[in-house]
Amino acid sequence: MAFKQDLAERLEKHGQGHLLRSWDDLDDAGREALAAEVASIDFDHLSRLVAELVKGEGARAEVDTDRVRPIDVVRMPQTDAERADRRRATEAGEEALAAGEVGVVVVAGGSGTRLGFPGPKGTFPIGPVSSASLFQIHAEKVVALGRRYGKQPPLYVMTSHENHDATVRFFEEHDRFGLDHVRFFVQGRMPAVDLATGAVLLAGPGQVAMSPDGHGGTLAALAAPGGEGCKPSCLDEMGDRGVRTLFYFQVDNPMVEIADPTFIGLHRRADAEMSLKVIEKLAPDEKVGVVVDVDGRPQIIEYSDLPRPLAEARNEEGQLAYWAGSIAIHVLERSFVQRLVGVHRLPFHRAVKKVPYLGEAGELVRPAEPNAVKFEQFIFDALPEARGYVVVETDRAVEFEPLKNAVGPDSPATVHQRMSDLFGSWLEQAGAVVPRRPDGTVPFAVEISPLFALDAHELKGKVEPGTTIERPIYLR
Ligand code: UD2
Repeated sequence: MAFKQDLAERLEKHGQGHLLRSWDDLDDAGREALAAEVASIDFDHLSRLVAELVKGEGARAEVDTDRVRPIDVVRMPQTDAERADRRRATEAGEEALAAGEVGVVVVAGGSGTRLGFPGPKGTFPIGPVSSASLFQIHAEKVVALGRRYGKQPPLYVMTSHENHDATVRFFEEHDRFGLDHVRFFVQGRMPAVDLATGAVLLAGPGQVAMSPDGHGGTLAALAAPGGEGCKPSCLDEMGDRGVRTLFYFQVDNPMVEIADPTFIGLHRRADAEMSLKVIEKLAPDEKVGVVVDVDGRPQIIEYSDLPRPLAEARNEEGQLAYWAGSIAIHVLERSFVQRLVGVHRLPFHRAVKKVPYLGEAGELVRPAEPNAVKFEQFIFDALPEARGYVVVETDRAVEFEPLKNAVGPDSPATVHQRMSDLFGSWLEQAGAVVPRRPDGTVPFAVEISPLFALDAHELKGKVEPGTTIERPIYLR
């Protein structure tokens, strides 16, 4: 009873006493689980977030457009001198890979609600011919990198509480796709609160509605001890393995050039702590964060926060002034992550979502409209803390087509087409003949396993010049 009273006092202080509503109906295990859940929540911090992001007191300052400038970007090479310079950067990155100094981090903790797929998003069968999963495609790239450079980069997969077990099982069922070293680490969680009142929601009797803390949670999760505290943290383990530089990307983009040596070389040459790849935004409302300069520091403004005048501003040539769209492909120094964790807490952002909750009468309510605020950190908020950075332009046709939706833009159909077009162009560069529709797209599915060729250059010599591709093909 004293136990319940202590908990109640603590929760009442923060206006969250309702979390004990079902206490008397719970068995001992249920009570223990609820007490542990409550203990894991920093209610002082949560109250501040509710005041700021739910009730709007002292709301985060709007972007001050006067302080924002376009950021300097290493653009796609146009001249021979620029191409030669890129080649030198590539060599520096290749040396880092051959020395085993590069680790790969993929964030796969999101719930993929928009896609409407029940399993972890990484298990989605996306190969246009093979139906290989996103995870398989990423893993095969890592294995291929190991073959090419003699050292396979270790792979770190961030999961959430909801999808961790299913993710690990999927890799086990596929013999870890031939990876030498893959480690799964779980991201942190935050309670979801009622949009109108800021009250923490219950997902069931004695069960707090918790959700992943955003991909910014990667930093703390990499630094947390693993396996119930008995394994070293991922960061420490990386240190033991000699990994200095982390290549970070999102699970939903099968086009990503994992551990691109040119990008790593440009980052290292600049002594950067965090670097990013960008594409040229084509329209003001494209859903990518924009990299800008604010008072001389780099920063990403998420698409939903970008003030209209900035989104629409054009330069003298008529191009978008703020065109550098982040595709969530970053390189971070391990020492930078280590330095940030513990001393710098990334800000939280609010995400208004539909969250099922336990109503007053104990019934589960499935809201038709968004009813809740989730709190999420974004990894790119670490960027202004970096002592050096490089922003590198890449070509969207080569490196960006994320899987977000079931239909329409960024859906399996657009991803299949983009992959077929890219692999079609690799085949053409190798001397094959590939039919094209009038708009330049390839009229059937074409796929090349990373284990067959990791890039167009590697494909040359593996295909007979003059070969005509007439039907769907999967090279592996
Ligand atoms: C993200 C970027 C956007 C652009 C776009 C490119 C943010 C806030 N926005 O938009 O600027 O670069 O991607 O595709 O990042 N994830 C986790 N744990 C979480 C939340 C997300 O692992 O708690 C992973 C998720 O599995 C996915 C990725 O992060 O791989 C991106 O999440 P999203 O799809 O919610 O981001 P989106 O499309 O709004």
